Amino acid sequence: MDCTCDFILPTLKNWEEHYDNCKIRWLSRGETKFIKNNDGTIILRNEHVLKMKVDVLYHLGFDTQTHDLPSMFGDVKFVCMGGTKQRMMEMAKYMSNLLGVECDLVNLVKHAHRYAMYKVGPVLCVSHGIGIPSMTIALEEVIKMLYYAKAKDPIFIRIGTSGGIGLPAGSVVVSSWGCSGTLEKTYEIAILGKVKKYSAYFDKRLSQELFSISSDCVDFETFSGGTLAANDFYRGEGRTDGAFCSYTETDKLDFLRKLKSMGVLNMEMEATAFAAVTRDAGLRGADVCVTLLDRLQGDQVTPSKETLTVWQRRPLVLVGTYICKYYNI
Ligand code: R2B
Ligand code: URA
Repeated sequence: MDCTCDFILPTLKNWEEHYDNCKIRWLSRGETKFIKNNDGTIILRNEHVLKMKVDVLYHLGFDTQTHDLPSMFGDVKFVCMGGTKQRMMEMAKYMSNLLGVECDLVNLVKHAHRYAMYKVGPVLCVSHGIGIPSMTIALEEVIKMLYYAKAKDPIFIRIGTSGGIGLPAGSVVVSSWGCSGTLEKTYEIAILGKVKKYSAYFDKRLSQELFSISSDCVDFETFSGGTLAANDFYRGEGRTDGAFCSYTETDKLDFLRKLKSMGVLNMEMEATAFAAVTRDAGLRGADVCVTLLDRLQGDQVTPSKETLTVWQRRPLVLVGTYICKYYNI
């Protein structure tokens, strides 16, 4: 069987040989049908949608009748997603400088009043809001959009913020896997009244490639490990500073130490779903987050606005450097 990997970086010693969506790996997982067309375009895994004459991507404000999605997005190779509109505009500005591609910084989905989307040549920067439901709506609509656009084997990278567990604040974490609030490495979603679980491992080769870029990023430390995706910022992340708290400081620290012993390095609110949805769509996905505090030291996010601004650029720098390697810049 032929390898179908569209390699971003050449293989280094001890790296995973293939991406998860390589034909060799995909079929070895017990899947019967391969997920990409020969030219790398996406195969949508929903027969219902395939039968629809017109598809309305409601939260993006696009539809397949009014918008020429192939000419708008057919050249997209990298999709960078993050919580805030502001950070995604920053990413677009940053990529525009790095790639030397002009970008008028127009929010392409402004009329839908939900998210922000900026396009800089082959890089799409999309905000997804806070938490799994908001993120998966944006992600699923972007996946369908790129399916209609016939984009070729795009890579999805979340660039976010998080709370670290025993790491110096301001460190960057490249996630190997996501873990749920019940400490399973799965994304759990209730479908038709039943809870379904999907594997939340990120593409190993992609995370290794991204982590390797950290040697170019000397201004901050980068780690690779697990990420807890909580369904709530306060009690869901074991904080004692929310409007409610029924446990002690000791209970909290026991929980954080348990996470640490499992290999969890940071906590945010999307990793499991981001891993599972990209993986099941046959797309490569990664999560690169800066830590805004060390949760073993406290719960409140106290650094100054200036410091937070500097720190929040760190995942952008790592991912931007990675993208430039693909284009030999
Ligand atoms: C990190 O930061 C947000 C909460 O403040 C959430 O979207 C996340 O994952
Ligand atoms: N985002 C989170 O979800 N948790 C933190 O502690 C910081 C940012």
